Amino acid sequence: MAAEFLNLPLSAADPQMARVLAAEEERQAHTLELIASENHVSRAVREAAGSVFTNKYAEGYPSKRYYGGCINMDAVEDAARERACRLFGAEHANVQPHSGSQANTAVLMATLRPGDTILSMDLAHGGHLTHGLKVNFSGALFNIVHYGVDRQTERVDMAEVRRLAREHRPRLIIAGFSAYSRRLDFDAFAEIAREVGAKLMADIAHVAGLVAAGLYPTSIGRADFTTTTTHKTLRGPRGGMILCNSADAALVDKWIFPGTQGGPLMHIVLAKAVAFGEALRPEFKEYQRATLDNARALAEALTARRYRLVSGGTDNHLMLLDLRSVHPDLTGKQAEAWLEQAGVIVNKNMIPFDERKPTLTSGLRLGTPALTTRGMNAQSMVRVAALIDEALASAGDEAVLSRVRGAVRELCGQYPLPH
Ligand code: DSN
Repeated sequence: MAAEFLNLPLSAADPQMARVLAAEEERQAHTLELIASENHVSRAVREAAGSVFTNKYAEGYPSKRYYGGCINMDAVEDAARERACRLFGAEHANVQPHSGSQANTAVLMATLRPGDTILSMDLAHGGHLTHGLKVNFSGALFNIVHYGVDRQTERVDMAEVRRLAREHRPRLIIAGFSAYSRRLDFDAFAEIAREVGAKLMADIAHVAGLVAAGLYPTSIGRADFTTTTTHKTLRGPRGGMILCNSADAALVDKWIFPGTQGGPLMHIVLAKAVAFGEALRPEFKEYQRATLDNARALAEALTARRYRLVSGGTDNHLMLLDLRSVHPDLTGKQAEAWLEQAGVIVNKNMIPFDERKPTLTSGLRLGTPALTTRGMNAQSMVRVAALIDEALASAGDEAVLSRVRGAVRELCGQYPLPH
């Protein structure tokens, strides 16, 4: 007879962990989530991610598995791939990457040999660890040349990208970011890559939902490889994906499995399929449009309160706030802590040409995908900007932060999470 504890609910099986889970549910319900890379998934996505699919090994690909019993795994992975292709207009999708970093790892391994040159955006200007940071495998294995943003416009300067590409002849160019509030010109990147004989990888992790909705330029048909996460604007489970042409499908698949991963997380593949199904619905486009409207409204409300935004504003779901404009002595680290005390969750972020260290920073990164999921609108963003301003001006005064905390709880109460 199976041990009885196997049938107990979490609250009875492990009260200690159940309490932490309940505390996290409570935290998410009653705080304003402004981290640009986070979101709140639907009940259906959560149900899929917490399902018995977690029990199954399915190394390989549909109908080419190394394990028996994969009939339902095949049905789900086929559906996830087909829905992803339909959503983005791609020829091939690999839905197995455990994360965006794993997706990038596979593309780098598929296109480069150690010592080859990559041209990518500097992390300090909005890039990503896997785009060549020295302490990441990408920076350790490959020769990295970075483009950044222009000091005046704080936007990517395609003439500078072209100049660097011609000078360094990279084998791979990466167009993508984790903290850049403007559009990227994937057509221009593709033209430069062709000119210097480089492959182009677009990392659309942040804007994938906007791309799927046709509200941000697409990299499909421009880049050789498009990588993304599935949990940011796309609002699926935590995970990654690679999109490419049929001609590169075998190469990509080989570098995910067996190249860099073993068994796929099939419960997450199931949840990805569900999320892609949601993204194919007409309401998803409305959600993405509202995310953009909210970002614009938040940017305007912060600007009206004298905060300077990097590049002057936003064309996507995120913005970088330069704290020096209003509070010259306040670091991003301190600001993040005060805001958290007030129930507003953000992350400190370097701003381009920041004089402070990455552990301190002079900026904050703010995004609207999560607040938009709970139904907040442009009017709410004006209120959110006022609450952020009040917390930043508090100088850490407990009474002020606690007053803001109360107002945040009240606002959250009006906009419940998916449950
Ligand atoms: N950590 C992610 C982000 O917050 O943007 C990037 O991988």
